[in-house]
Formats: sequence, structure tokens, C-alpha cells
Amino acid sequence: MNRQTLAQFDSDIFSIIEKERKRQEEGLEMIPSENFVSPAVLEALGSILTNKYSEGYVGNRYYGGCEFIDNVEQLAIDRARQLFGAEHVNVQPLSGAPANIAAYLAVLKPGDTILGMDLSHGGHLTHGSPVTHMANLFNFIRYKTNAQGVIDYDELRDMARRHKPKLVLVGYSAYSREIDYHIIKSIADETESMTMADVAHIAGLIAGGQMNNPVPLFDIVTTTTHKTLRGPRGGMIMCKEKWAKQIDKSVFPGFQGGPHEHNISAKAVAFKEALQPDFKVYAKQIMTNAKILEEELKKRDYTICFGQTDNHLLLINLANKGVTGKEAQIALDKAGITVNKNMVPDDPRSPMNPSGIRLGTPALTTRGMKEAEMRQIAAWLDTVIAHHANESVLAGVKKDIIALCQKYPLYV
Ligand code: DSN
Repeated sequence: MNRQTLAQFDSDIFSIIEKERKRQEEGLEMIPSENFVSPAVLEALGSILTNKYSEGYVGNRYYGGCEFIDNVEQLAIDRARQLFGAEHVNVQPLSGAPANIAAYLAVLKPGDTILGMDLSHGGHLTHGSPVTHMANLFNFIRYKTNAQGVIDYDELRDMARRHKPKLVLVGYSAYSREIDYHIIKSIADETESMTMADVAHIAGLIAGGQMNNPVPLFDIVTTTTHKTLRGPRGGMIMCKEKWAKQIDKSVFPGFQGGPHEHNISAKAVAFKEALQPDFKVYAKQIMTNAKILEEELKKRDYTICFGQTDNHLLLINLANKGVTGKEAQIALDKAGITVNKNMVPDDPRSPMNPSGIRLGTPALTTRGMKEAEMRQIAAWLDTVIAHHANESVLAGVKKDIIALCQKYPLYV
């Protein structure tokens, strides 16, 4: 076995990781789906659990030597159940897209109809975007936000009555408003549809008690574990006991092979962190920070899609600012602020050069930044967007941002 350290053996990879570490330490991470895990989560993720194969489930594996793996996976399941009030949890999905695909395939047949939100209105690729394999397999009918920028539940009810979907799907990756799961459930009950929520973006806000929780109400809830939930990159499916067997069979052997138990152990650690009282404070501060950004950007005449934020993110239409989402993303990168360009509802532009940017506060909040920093960051965002072609302005902002980040160190 090679017993050299990474730095000794592979200076190429080591130095790239160090550069990325510096980028994370010195920049403002505002992609709403990103976060920083704790050293304890990182330690579990980098553990010897990566060596073990364990196809199957706790107490029922295809391989020997799984007694400790079973302990790890059971802890992850128990903590997730406690965190969300779930009847059944599968912690094996490798990430959010596999979790959604496994969920569809567990309860639907090819050709079945799914009512899901349009991507440009805040939905997700796996909710029926025509570029995905699932769009060829299922009949996705896609709903949109209305002229006021919100989900119109009456319209959704009409669509459900018209299309009689097998599954009504909510949960979004760019929509910034709260969701009324009781209304969605009543719509689904009327048409005898199943309910599924993909809470990947807001799982930490639900776990922290700051947003509505669909788990007690819905048939199936999927999530990733690495966004607001602040765990390792991965997925998870929660469901009512009546779907447990189908979900488990769909994940393995239906869709995946051996689970990644090092990753599952890191999920368990993150769930334990989310069960601590201070996680509620964290979740609340994420939302307070997003609200301050909204206020400050509105003062500067920015168009906030969907009217406002009720969660951790803002989708901003830059059409009135004379800059595209791509141009803004590039300029902000140069200044040390990481965001992603994003389509806005019914965007006339293309996904690679859309009209908007999407930004969020989970990662900044993990660093300990609060209201005062958000006010300063909103001012920097505006300066960079207004002077996106002026390299010396961008360099000046970057210097100030490095100074701020040094006050909120991450892993040093
Ligand atoms: N890539 C994630 C996001 O940024 O929202 C979802 O897939």
C-alpha cells in the first residue's frame, strides 16, 4: 500500500485541492445549493468506511462483514426519522437526481402522468425537463407560476382535474416562496394522485423548524443532504410506511448497486448536527440574511422573481440592469462572489446565457455572517453588476471581500 501522504505522493491533486481551499476561504459563496460541512462530517466522509461493500439493507446484506456498516446506516436512518418525523427513510441514494428517479420508478409505470413545475419557473431538471431521460419515460405536465409570480393553487387544481396525474410533485430549486402542502395534498386527494415533495434546497430550513414540513403529510419526500442541511453530497428518500418496500427495492437493486457507506456515515454526523438546538438558530439566520439581501437589493431597483423570498434564495431578473446572467456571474466571480446564472420565468434568453442570477445565504451563514455583512454584500453585488466591465472596480471589491472573509475563517 502507498503510505505516503497526498502531498508527498500526488502534488498535482494536492495543490489543486489547496487552490480550491483558498478559493473557498477567500470568496463569498452565494450559490444557494452550496454549503460548508464541518470537520466532523469531513472526517467521516474520508474514513475507511469507503472500503466496504454492503449491497442490501440493515440486517439483510448480500456480503459478509457488515455488522458495523449496519450500525452506521441504522444511526443515519434513526436520526433522519427524528429530524423530519418520517415513517420510513432510505439513506442510500447517491444524490438528488438518483433519489428522484428511484422514487418515480418505485411507484409509477412508464407513460404515467406527473404534474411538476417548469424549470424556468423554479422547478428542477428531474421534474420533467425535456432534456432528461425521465421526460421520455413519463408524461410530465408542467405547471408555472402566475402573473403575480407565485404558484396559483386554483390553477394547479384545474390542471390536476384535467390531466389526472398519478403523481403531484412540488419542491423547487429556484422558487423562493413557502409551499402550502395541505392545499397540494387536498388537490392530490381529489384526483387520487400520489404526493411527492423534493425538498433538496430547503431540507435544512425544514429540519431547523423554519419552513413547513411535508413529510408527515406526503407519500414521498426526497432531498439532497448537502445544501441547507449541511451534510455530505448525497440523497435521501423519506416515505410513508406503505411505500417503504417499493422505495427500498427501487433504490437497490432496482437502480443502484453498493451503497456508499462512508457517505452515509457523514450523513449521520450531519443529521446529529442538525438535531442540536443551535441548528435552529442557523436555519433562522439563513432566512434573516436572505431577507436583508432582498430588502437591500429592492432598494437598488433589482427585480426579485416571485415577489420576495421566504427561504434561503433569491432569483434576480437582471433585464433592467443592462447585463445578462452570464455577464454578471463572470464579473462577480472576478470580484470573489460566486453565484450562478439562472433562467427566470419564461426567460427569452438561453440557459447558458439567461437573464438572471440565483443567489443564497446558507454558506455565508455557516461562516457566521449576519445582517451587517449582508448589507455590505448587497452593496458589493450592486457595484459589481453596475461596473461589470471595469476590471479595476472588480479588483477593488475583491480585495475588500478577501479582508471580510479573513474575519470569518472556514477550516483554518
Ligand atoms: N444543482 C442543484 C442546484 O444548484 O439547485 C440542484 O440540482
